[in-house]
Amino acid sequence: METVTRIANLREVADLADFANSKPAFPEREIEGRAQYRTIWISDVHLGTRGCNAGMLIDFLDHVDSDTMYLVGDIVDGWRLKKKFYWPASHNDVIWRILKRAKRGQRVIYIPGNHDEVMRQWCGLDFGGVAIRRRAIHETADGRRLLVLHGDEFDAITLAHRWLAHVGDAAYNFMMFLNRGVNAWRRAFNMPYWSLSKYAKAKVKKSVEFISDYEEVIAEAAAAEGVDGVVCGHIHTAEMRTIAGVEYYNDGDWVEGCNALVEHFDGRMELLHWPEVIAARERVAAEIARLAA
Ligand SMILES: [Mn+2]
Repeated sequence: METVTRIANLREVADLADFANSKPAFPEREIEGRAQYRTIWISDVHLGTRGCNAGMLIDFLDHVDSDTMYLVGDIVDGWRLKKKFYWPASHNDVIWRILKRAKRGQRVIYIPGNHDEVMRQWCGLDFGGVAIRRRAIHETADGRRLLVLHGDEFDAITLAHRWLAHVGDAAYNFMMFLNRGVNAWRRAFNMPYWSLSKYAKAKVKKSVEFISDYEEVIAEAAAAEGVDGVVCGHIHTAEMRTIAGVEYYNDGDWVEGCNALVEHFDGRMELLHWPEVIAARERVAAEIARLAA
């Protein structure tokens, strides 16, 4: 696995401008053996911040394929980039892989969030095979209609964003700093990835309330639009449940949870927790090595 320490020079960022002739710094793997899904949703990647788990996301992108991929906002963190330019090669590689998908003919729909709201001015346009939209309606294989949006639209009503935006920003960044330390230590002792803020969120009563408020408000708004369900991100809390008859899906984040929401070819939905997938893969590899020895 890579170490995300190097700050890219401008040439590396400029490579994207010549995408067709550029190569990723971390070569693509396992193109043949990829898991196939009808649809993939990811959000809250926060490229341009130290918290972004680009290495884990690159691993994910190299192991899965889909007919359609939704990027549900906060893919690039424009707020943080403005304060401090941070762009390692791995972050470039994430974008390279997304553009490559579009080039291979997969549908890619990008719904900017609040951290990449600068992209919202392009909503309605298509760039390099990537459709930029304010929101979308996704129809599942079995005909359910799902509203797809980032979710910051509801910040004024709920206070869920306190976990991340404005007020919570410094505390959240500090927690992400601790999270990296804890996981580097766990990794050194061969222990699986563990999410500190997931643990903290579950322990702090107020945050549990914010999160459930947010989920209910969004589900209610979706019900008012007459759709069967809603897919969002924003609060970095992966979830999949039915709220008053409306399917609520949150695809989580790639800062610490490292989750993706996927639709199978029969319309069945599933939340993937990528650290668990990696841990399972490593267990199998260790077992094969043990049997071979
Ligand atoms: Mn957001």
